[in-house]
Amino acid sequence: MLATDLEQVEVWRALRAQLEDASAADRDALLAEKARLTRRSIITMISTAGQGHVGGDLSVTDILTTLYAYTLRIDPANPTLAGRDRFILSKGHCAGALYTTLAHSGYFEPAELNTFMAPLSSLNGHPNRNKVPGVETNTGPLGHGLPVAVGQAMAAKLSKNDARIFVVMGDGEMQEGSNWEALMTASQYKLDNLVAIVDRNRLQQGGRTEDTNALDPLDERLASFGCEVRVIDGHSYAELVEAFAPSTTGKPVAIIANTVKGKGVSFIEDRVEWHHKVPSAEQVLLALQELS
Ligand SMILES: Cc1ncc(C[n+]2csc(CCOP(=O)(O)OP(=O)(O)O)c2C)c(N)n1
Ligand SMILES: [Mg+2]
Repeated sequence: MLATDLEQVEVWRALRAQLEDASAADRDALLAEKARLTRRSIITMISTAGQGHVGGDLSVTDILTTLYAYTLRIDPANPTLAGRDRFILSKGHCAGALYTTLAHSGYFEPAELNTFMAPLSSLNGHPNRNKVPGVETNTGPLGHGLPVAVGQAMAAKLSKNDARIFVVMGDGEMQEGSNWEALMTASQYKLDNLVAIVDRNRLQQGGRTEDTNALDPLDERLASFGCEVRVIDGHSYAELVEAFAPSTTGKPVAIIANTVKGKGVSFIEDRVEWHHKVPSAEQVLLALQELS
């Protein structure tokens, strides 16, 4: 198991404190800066590993940054804290974005990111809860994270703790029927402590979602399955912060976060071939320049 990085935990705590007192504009600027560093780290990590899912990592970065820096009630120095909020990255192929966010929050040393996908590294292509502190459940096969999150939300209710359970699915992932079964259960048991976020970048592995197995009208579909639906810009910190507020209706919250796959790097943005393409040395320099 990787060890806590206490220095990074202090950096995380200082940012948390700063964010608590910040005006909305300052908060958004602080989150933008954190996300910029995370995106740079993702590019470097994937380039070093020669593998990874750069498009989906970059589309989910602002969601992860807002959750870990601002919203989640967690303590990176104590990853198994009783009553903590839970986060599950159901689109487990974007492990790179999760590892980077966890390392930059102090769950383990950022230097470990250089081992991403190397033999014997804990940082495998998909997150493993037995290897990486902060990972709440193993994911990778699409369609499993939300059902587990529903179980965790039920468990929190049964234990009478007020933990909230956040889960991110890819939009292509919503084609898996298990998600819709899970939503039926979440709605039946009034799991208003569940926040199901769809990273709506409109691309899946081999094409656009709407050309493959169309999801729209996704908002109406989620509402008809009993969710309180919030549709936001998934790169707006102000909208993310507001959307992560507790349910007001007693229903599970479903957030459609409209995002751009590859967000932040012009030649990667909204291009299907960048689902898991690896940037060349020249492209890495260009990407880091755009993220400087
Ligand atoms: C059950 C299952 N089928 C296929 C795959 C292979 N796979 C990995 S990522 C992916 C596309 C996912 O698209 P989306 O959910 O939209 O993710 P994003 O666009 O955020 O990368 C597929 C088909 C998988 N991981 N699990
Ligand atoms: Mg997608």
